[in-house]
Amino acid sequence: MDPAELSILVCAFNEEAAISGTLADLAEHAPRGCEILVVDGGNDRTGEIVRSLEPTMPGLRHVAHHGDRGKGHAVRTGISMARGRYQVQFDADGQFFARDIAQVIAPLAEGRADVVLGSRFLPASGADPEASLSRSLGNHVLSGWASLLFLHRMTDVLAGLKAWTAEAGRVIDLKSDRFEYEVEIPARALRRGLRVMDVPVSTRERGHGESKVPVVRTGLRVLTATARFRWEK
Ligand SMILES: Nc1nc2c(ncn2[C@@H]2O[C@H](COP(=O)(O)OP(=O)(O)OP(=O)(O)O)[C@@H](O)[C@H]2O)c(=O)[nH]1
Ligand SMILES: [Mg+2]
Repeated sequence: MDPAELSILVCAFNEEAAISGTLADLAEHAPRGCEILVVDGGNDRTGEIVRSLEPTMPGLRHVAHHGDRGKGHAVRTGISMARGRYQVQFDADGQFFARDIAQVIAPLAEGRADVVLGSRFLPASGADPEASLSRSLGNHVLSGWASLLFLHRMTDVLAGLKAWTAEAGRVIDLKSDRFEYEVEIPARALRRGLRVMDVPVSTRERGHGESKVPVVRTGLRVLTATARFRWEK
């Protein structure tokens, strides 16, 4: 794949402790010359750090996301600005590995899928032995629920590493502002006849910064949103 065809969307909310490590990982392992948009909705030094790295990383662009309403909103902004034919969403918090990007874009570039979900729970995934049980359990419940409603096996709907074609992004036409967008992507894709695939990715616990997720409240919101996506017109 020509790196010019790839856009990486990195949503960040007060990730000053993690962002330089994440960008160093991308500089080393993402295809050289691809577009990297950091959609920054916070108010700490994340923006300053990204802007200071822009001259050394061709393709890197800081997007000051004024009026940020949540990660889904930031992803939508990223999609609307991305130039690439293939788009990857990669968390800013350093929990995913840039070397796995090749795996999530391969099925798109080979025309085998329209949406690819990185999964931390396939046999070949690099599981994190320290991952908290309550979080993985919540993830299994939400992924199982989505798989049941859409009659399509998805093992990790909440992973912060996903990819889709620009065309799929247009067809999916995201509406969610918050974490519901994670399920909205495969849900709307499946409802519209697109091909959704899981591929194994590795993960590690957050080393820096703080989680933005109130676990129970977010879980319940995603659960009800999944049903809404199943039966919406
Ligand atoms: N722009 C923007 N980015 C966000 C927002 N909430 C979360 N993010 C980013 O989205 C990514 C995922 O958020 P996390 O808080 O790490 O959520 P998580 O990975 O599900 O939870 P942890 O396992 O606790 O890290 C990170 O890069 C965050 O900085 C938001 O409201 N706006
Ligand atoms: Mg995280």
